[in-house]
Amino acid sequence: MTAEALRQAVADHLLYSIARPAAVLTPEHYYRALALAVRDRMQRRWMATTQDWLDLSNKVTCYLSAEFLMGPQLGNNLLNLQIEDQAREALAMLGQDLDEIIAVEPEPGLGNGGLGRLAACYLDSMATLERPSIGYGIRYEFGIFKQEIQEGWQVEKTDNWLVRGNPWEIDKPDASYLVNWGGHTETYEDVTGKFRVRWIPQRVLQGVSYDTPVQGYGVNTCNTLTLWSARAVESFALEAFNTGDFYKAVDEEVISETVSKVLYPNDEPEAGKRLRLLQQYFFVTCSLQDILRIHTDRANLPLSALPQKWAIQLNDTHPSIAVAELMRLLIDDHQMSWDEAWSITVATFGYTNHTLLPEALETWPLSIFGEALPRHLELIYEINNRFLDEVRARFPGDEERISRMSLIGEDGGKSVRMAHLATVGSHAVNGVAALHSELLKASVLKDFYELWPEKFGNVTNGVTPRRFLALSNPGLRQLLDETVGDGWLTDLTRLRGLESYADDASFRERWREVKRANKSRLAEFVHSSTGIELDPTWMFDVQVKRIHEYKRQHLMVLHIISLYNKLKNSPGLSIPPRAFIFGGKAAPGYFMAKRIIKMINAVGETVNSDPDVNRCMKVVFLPNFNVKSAHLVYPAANLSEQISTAGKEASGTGNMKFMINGALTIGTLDGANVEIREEAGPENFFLFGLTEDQVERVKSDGYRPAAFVENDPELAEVLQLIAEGRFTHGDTEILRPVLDSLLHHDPFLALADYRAYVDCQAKVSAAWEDGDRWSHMSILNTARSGKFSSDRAIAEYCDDIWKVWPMEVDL
Ligand code: 26Q
Repeated sequence: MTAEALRQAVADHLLYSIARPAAVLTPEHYYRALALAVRDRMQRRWMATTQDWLDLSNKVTCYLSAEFLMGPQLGNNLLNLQIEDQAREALAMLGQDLDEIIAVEPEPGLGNGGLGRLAACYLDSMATLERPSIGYGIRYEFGIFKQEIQEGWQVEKTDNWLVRGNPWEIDKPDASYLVNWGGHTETYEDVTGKFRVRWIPQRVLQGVSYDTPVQGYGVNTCNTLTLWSARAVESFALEAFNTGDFYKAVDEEVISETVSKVLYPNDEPEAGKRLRLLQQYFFVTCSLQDILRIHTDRANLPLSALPQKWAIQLNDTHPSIAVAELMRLLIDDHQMSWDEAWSITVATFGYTNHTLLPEALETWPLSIFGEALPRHLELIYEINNRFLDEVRARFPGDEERISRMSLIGEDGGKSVRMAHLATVGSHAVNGVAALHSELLKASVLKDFYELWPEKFGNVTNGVTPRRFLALSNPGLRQLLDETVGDGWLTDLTRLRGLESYADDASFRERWREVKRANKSRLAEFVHSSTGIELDPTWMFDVQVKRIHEYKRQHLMVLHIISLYNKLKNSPGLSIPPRAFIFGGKAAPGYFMAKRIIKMINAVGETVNSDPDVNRCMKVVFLPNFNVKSAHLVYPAANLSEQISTAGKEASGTGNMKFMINGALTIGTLDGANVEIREEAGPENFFLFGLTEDQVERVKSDGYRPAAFVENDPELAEVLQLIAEGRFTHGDTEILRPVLDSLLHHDPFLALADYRAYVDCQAKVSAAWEDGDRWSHMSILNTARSGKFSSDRAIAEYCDDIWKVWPMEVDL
């Protein structure tokens, strides 16, 4: 682990793995050589960890997730191995700069947003807390699209992240499983005379595993992320080959491999996409077969012991077919009785819900489902029959309740309700923030809560302080280490020790200096990617997240336009200067979200080029917001925009990343904002807007957006400017859909919160003008962010749901 040993290892990899003469070496070659050298250094810990849990003397968590948004690995692995200084020195000896080499790494974008990044933060915490665990997911060949902005519009480009190879993964072609698909079922009599069911698939493909090490911080524990990649089954291809049908064999291979080809870029379910169902079933069956193989072949344990040895967590409903698949494996393949199989299944699974939006609850049309997974549909019918009998026994004669709770929905065409399947098939169900978990029990899962109150709980999300503070904010890391020691890296509540420094003027000065340097760093990046110049002394007011109407990026735009309008109307006026920074992707098929991006860019273009206003405001849309650019964004923010309609954002995790980096929040009482405000203290949080129950009341009373316009001349002017084409070179059509929606059919009540938001922003500006007051609040935000560490969240999952305990790994 010395610098000299690392230098030697890098030099060796340049020679043996990269195989390029010194004269042609590029930073990318150095990146790959260093990555391989670092992976070598994790290998002993990785094998020791795997060896230690493989006998299952300790219980293991399996985190099933269709997305793992891991972000670049090199910097994080150096951090967690605690060899950053050695690596820097080693590269310097080779005439290279570590930061430049780190910047070369492409990021694996195997997720859409919050849910995928949460899975990655949780892997980091599970390893750091020394909990035996495996992440199971899909090795998409193409991750989330790369976003370019052309004439203000989003343009999607494919993300070919694997073209240059991935030094972090190890493929395990010997660890593969068969995946059946389509066809029909048959009954037969087994040797003991029992009736059994056999699934005769129409197609078979194969999943092969690619393993990536997940190194804990400062510990020997190095867990595994297993991602499945789809292949054609060799024997099938060979058969076609031998019969001379070469092209059919190739064809088959191509079709099979499409299964793990590309991540669906929607963060809401897209109705009835057969390939998406196949992706879900594909990774779930491979993962469960892997678990059963380890359990029975490696650890030699009876299947009845499954729940004592494994906790399987469903990251939303995307892997919820696992409930039916485990039943199938236990009953059809292992001849278990229904009752035993069911009690094992329920005791093994936990389900985390990430949304309340009814349109975002996953359902599958029966026609597609039955054709693809005929055996699973039979099992789901049987699960449903037994479940509904239980409901009938508890609530006799309540047929409406029966149809509300059924696993089969009858609204429109018949469909399988995956959230119901996940809830019935799990012993623990949780939401991702306190408010969200309460609303879950009061709305979408109300009937289930009434039946099984003890199943329901809350685990408020968290983010890893290693990546989102230590790695991405080295300036603050240094200051924190000097002030409270470095214990905060594994116990974020230690930041409480900062509180007393909030009153110390010289400390506040250092605090501001760190933030200013981070803002310069972001300004440089903004300049290189958009050509826009930002002044790092201005307030950086930031909203980065997927583009959605419920998140209300357009509400922030309305505020920008209101300031623009004021400045235009009173030329002498001056306001505290602000840079408004946006980032985020829109689902390619989400019409309104794409218009909102266009609106941001149109307003930006007008504002940024107008000398009347650009002396105190600028608007930036940062293209292709991802984990890598997040490293630059969160540490540079002064103001965090968390302005979703109350009751719609399950938790949010960006809100936490801003807070730990010392941004103040302007936000509604939604998701984890509620808890952020509680922790920070209401005086250190800018609250505005309707509460969740007020939102519901306004809606049931009949929301009339026009009323808000009639009562607010300033709002009317803002909307008028958009309507007359002020930001679109006179074109009145481009932004009309956004206006129409705000004015006539906005389920997210943006105009109802407009006045409160704009007034609250005036308070933000006043607070900003008092630099000492702002710094004081900023320090307290960081100091009180301890709750939002993913270590706290994972400790809760382990203690309350999984019953998975630390296992120290000896080398
Ligand atoms: C499902 C079926 C078909 C196609 C796509 C999907 C799909 C994919 C991704 C549905 C949802 C997602 C992602 C959802 C998500 O990111 N939700 C966010 O999860 C965060 C972590 O809990 C929360 O903080 C956010 O509030 C929530 O919006």
